[in-house]
Amino acid sequence: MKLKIAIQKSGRLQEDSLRLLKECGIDISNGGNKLKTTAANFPLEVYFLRDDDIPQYVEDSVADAGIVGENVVYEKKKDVEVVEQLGFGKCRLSIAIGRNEGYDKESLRGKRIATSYPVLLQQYLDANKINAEIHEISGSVEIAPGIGLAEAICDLVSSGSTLLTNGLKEVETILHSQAVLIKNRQATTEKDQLLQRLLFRIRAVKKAKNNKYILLNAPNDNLDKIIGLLPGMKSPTVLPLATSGWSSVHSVIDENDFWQIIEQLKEAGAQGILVVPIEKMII
Ligand code: PRT
Ligand code: ZN
Repeated sequence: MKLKIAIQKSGRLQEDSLRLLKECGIDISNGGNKLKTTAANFPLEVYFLRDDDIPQYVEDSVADAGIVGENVVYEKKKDVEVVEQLGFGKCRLSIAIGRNEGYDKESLRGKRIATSYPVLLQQYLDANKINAEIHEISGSVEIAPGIGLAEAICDLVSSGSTLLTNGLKEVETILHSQAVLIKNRQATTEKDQLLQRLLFRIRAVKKAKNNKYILLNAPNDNLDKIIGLLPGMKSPTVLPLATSGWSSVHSVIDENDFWQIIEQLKEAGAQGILVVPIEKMII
């Protein structure tokens, strides 16, 4: 028995989805244009599909799990369970208007808003008691105001450069999105166990990405202070250096605290600081 997982066939999420599986130690050769492939060293079958179709396939048990943007999951309103945020494919669903127009929420009333996300937009408008006309289009939403199709748009934004080049500005963010792992709600126990095995690996990879392994030389006089700056998984490892009066200290630090801690460590007399990536982290 194999766990069937659906990922995007081509597009923005495909590369990161394949990379994640690879980092989980799962060996799959994409096989070019294939619809599906089987992993060599894990009971996994990978289906390559359009992202829009993935929630439906997972709801219908054609696939047991899938990797897709939250924006698609919530727009499609399929009955699937979101299991884990995966940290890539980050974007936001935002309303934008002409760069030179004044704005307050009231000004959206009665406007035509072009979007490929009618469900999410309608939810937002209802929640804010705004009566506006939704114009559903399937692509190139950002050109709608320029050709007189709408006065505003609601579309995905990541860098913001598409809005900028089309003379638009972002005025409301209605959803923050990233790629997520979804699963079928009626999965059998056996399928669920496989999914848990996969999830265990995904979490170890994610955890490792957020942390760094740090090694440094510390003068023994300041050892307590330096150790105090390094929480570590349990506590830092301390080994004597060949040079007397010095120790080598090893620990794990959060990527986000990184620069601040490094500065404090230097102030405390730490030398030869090495920070190295961690491949997997199981705690
Ligand atoms: O063929 P298929 O249907 O599978 O792919 P698709 O064309 O529908 O989707 P694709 O590959 O474009 O995007 C897949 C997923 O990536 C989306 O559902 C989001 O979850 C995520 N994602 C992340 C994005 C973006 N960032 C993004 N910037 N999807 C689309 N965009 C588009 C946006 O629509 C706009 O046209 O990029 C443009 C804006 O980008 P910036 O950087 O100029 O702001
Ligand atoms: Zn799509």
